[in-house]
Amino acid sequence: MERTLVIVKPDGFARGLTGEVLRRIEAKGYTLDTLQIMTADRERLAQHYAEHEGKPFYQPLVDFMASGPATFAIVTGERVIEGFRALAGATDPTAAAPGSIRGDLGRDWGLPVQQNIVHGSDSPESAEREIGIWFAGH
Ligand code: YYY
Ligand code: MG
Repeated sequence: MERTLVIVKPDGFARGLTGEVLRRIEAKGYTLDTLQIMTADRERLAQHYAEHEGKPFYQPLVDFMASGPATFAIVTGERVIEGFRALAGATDPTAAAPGSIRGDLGRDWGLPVQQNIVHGSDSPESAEREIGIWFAGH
């Protein structure tokens, strides 16, 4: 069974959107396997976002992701990686399609980083790598 790492980022958590995001995941028919609320540490964020190191939004992104609690979830289901990315919508919440999490619930706040409510792994390799970072032993 395919699995993915979903994060309700600190903006989504602070706005009380964890339940709404998990509701959409369950309503789509995917399974919540593991859930944890934690404030991410910078060391693991640097591993998680290694592909973006050096980009202008990298430091604001790490600062934002370390700024407060977030909900981390392992979600399972056939083609869940693609399916959750579709539920999430495009990276830029202003451009994300209405009907998606980012399109319905996100907007531009004029900040150096896009606060777009959720993270979802983008490939099976990313998913396994990211689950290994945040859920040792899973
Ligand atoms: O996978 P996804 O979250 O949709 O986007 P990525 O390209 O992996 O970027 C990770 C994260 O970085 C994104 O969710 C917001 C932020 N970001 C940004 O603030 N500005 C960009 N131009 C690109 C990404
Ligand atoms: Mg990504």
